[in-house]
Amino acid sequence: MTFASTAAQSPAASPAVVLTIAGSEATGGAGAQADLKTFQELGVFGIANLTCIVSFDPNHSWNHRFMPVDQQVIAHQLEATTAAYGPASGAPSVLDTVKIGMLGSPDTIATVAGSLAANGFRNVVLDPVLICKGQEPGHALDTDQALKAQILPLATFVTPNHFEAESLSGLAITDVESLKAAAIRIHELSGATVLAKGGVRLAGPDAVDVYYDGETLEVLSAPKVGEVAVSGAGCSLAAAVTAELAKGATPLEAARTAKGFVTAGIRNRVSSGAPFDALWQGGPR
Ligand code: PXL
Repeated sequence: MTFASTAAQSPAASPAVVLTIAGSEATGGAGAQADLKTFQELGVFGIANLTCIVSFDPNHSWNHRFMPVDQQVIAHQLEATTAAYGPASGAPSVLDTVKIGMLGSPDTIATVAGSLAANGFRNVVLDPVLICKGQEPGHALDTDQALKAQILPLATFVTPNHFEAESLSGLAITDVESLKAAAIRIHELSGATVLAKGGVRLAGPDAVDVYYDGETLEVLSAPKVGEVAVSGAGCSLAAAVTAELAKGATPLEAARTAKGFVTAGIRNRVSSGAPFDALWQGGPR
């Protein structure tokens, strides 16, 4: 049997197509799985190219066990995806919006940076996953430096959490004012639109994020749902921004929609035998 495309699939009916270049997190809370679920909920056609497989270790404090995908296999995934949906593919919806999640090693960063540079995507949303629990500090430091040097300059939108915003900006973040200063600094360094997440890390009744695009500075705020971070919140936020940008939202609209989506997903979180809950992307339904 063949599956040829048909004239019945008019370009107008084609969903926006988005790609996440991310790791698998085996329990389904974070990583590529969270991205794909978010894409589906927000009505875009999601594609995942895997960079690594993370399996938490229930016998060692649920630390990350990290296995990179072979570089050639990462390159093959990117080749297949861009041939099918890239500008030269003839696809009704051209893939012009990409999310970058966990890359995990300097080699993977070089492979992905090469593909990003070659494809000239309109939107590159970077969730700058810096340190993975369970990785050697030396290894993680190399990865941080490579991410800052090779991927950050290619990003158009970046979504650092509290720790990542401190690392990228070089500033200590203790309150909303210092989160604003960090967002401005990261924009100056990268040129990207920044959504810096305070989350549960800043004191107070609200989960506060700061949006800055070089002109508009906006504080996005929602009442905290508990005081403990939920798995998949960061991935889902960046994925929601990606989906909205692909559908044509402005960066500020995309940030606002993403914040609402993640807040609803945290309210409807899923518990398990792991010591952390997972965001449920179906929550808003
Ligand atoms: O939430 C960050 C993250 C991203 N990607 C993968 C992960 C995690 C955290 O566990 O495992 C694959």
